[in-house]
Amino acid sequence: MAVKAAVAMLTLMLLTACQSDPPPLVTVNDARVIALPNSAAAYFTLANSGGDDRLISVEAPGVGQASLHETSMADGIMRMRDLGQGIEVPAGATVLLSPSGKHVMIQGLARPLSQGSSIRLNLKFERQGSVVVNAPVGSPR
Ligand SMILES: [Cu+2]
Repeated sequence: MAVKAAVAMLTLMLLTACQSDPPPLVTVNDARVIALPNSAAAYFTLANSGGDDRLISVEAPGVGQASLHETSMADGIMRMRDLGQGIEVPAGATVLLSPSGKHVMIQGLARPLSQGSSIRLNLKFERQGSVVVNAPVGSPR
């Protein structure tokens, strides 16, 4: 009786949560990595056709230490900062990572990246979980 009521209540709460907060559906497109002196930068586009999510971190196993960065210009000086809070990927949004903005920095390369090869990136989302993508090594554009 009391258990039944509790189960009904829980079910209702879950249904309500689902309706107000649909699951994210993020796809990762156009992934690529550019070799830089002693490091590399990776870019991609995130397209979210579901509910809000956030890219928490990126890993590049066997390649180097990856972190989320943002480049900005202030008083003619280019700076990079660590995005400790990750990157918001709101419902319905397309988020672009590019050389002039948010990007993945890969430092402490295990070996030089050769053009024509590709590396594996493991993207970790707060709600959607892990997404693994292949990023071909390209030349700067
Ligand atoms: Cu950077």
